[in-house]
Amino acid sequence: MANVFEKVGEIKERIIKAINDAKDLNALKLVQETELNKKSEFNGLMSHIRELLGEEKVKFGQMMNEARSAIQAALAKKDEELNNKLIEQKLASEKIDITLPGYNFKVGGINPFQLIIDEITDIFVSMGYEVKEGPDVETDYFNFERMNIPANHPAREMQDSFYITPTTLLRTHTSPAQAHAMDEKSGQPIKIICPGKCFRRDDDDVTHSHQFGQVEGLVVGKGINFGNLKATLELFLRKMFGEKREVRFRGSYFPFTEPSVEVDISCMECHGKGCPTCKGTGFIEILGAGMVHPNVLKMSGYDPNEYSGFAFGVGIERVAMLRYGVDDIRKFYQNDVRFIEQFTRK
Ligand code: FA5
Repeated sequence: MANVFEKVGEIKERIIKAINDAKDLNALKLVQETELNKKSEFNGLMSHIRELLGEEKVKFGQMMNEARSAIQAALAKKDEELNNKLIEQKLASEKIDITLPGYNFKVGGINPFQLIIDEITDIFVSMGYEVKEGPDVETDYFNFERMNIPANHPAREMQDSFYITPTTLLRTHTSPAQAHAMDEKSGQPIKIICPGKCFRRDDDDVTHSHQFGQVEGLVVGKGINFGNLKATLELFLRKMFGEKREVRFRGSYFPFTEPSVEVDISCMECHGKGCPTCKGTGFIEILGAGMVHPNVLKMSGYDPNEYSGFAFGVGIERVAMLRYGVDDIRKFYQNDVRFIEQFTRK
């Protein structure tokens, strides 16, 4: 029987040697698969236990257990060693040479749309205006009713929009910000601008887009008159475009202002001569304005006998077009880096 005991020792040594000799994890796996499978010589040794009696049986069992533990320990040790080796090799091969010159990432510019908002904001903040923002999705009530445009009013036709529900829509102008501001200030004087996006079912062309920006302005107080409106807008336009551009005030109509005006500025392409960009008129309209309608004041809790105000809505892209000489509004939305990177903050 001594042979069976010797055999356990021999096989154990052989397997441990094979484990220690394994050059990589694949070789180690192969040793495990061939030497330790159910039908392997080592596992077959257990069948000899039947031939042994009493103490020898116990001794053989212990020897097998010890051999198995020794093999498992050798396996675990080698596995760790080979894994560490693999990590070291990876680290060595993936070393980064930090002395190499870096890549140059192309940095775009700030969209001229934002540059103009910032410029307009700076001008009005310097005149003591507060900046407010309103929601892009408005209720019919704020977008139209509070702007003195009741249901079925013909002015609704000019501002057809994208409806979210029958009573909520993407706002067609920033004017509802006026009503929000008057509600918030409840009876106190107001001097705000509100920049933001507007949406209309307009046919896109060189000066019209279905999405565009406006900056709304509202001043409410005692004794505010049309002269204040004109002086403010002239000052703004002179700061924005310089002294040379011609500014034109035209009588107009908005249901929420009375009297109302539209303000045009001489075309950046033809300087007033007439060209396709200005549709032959020599001027491009950039804003609507007027004295706040008494109904709007009343609906917002301001007594029109005591308070008056003026309001205006400037088209942001139109200002950007005139300011930078851009001939087509659609360029602002095409995300062409070559276009955007031409503009920098002054
Ligand atoms: C209005 O939207 C009024 N809420 C403006 C206003 C405010 C009047 C306060 C009185 C008091 P209008 O529809 O004219 O008005 O638009 C104002 C400006 O927004 C236009 O002068 C133009 O610069 C710009 N605009 C209007 N529609 C478009 C469009 N489809 N694409 C680009 N810009 C537009």
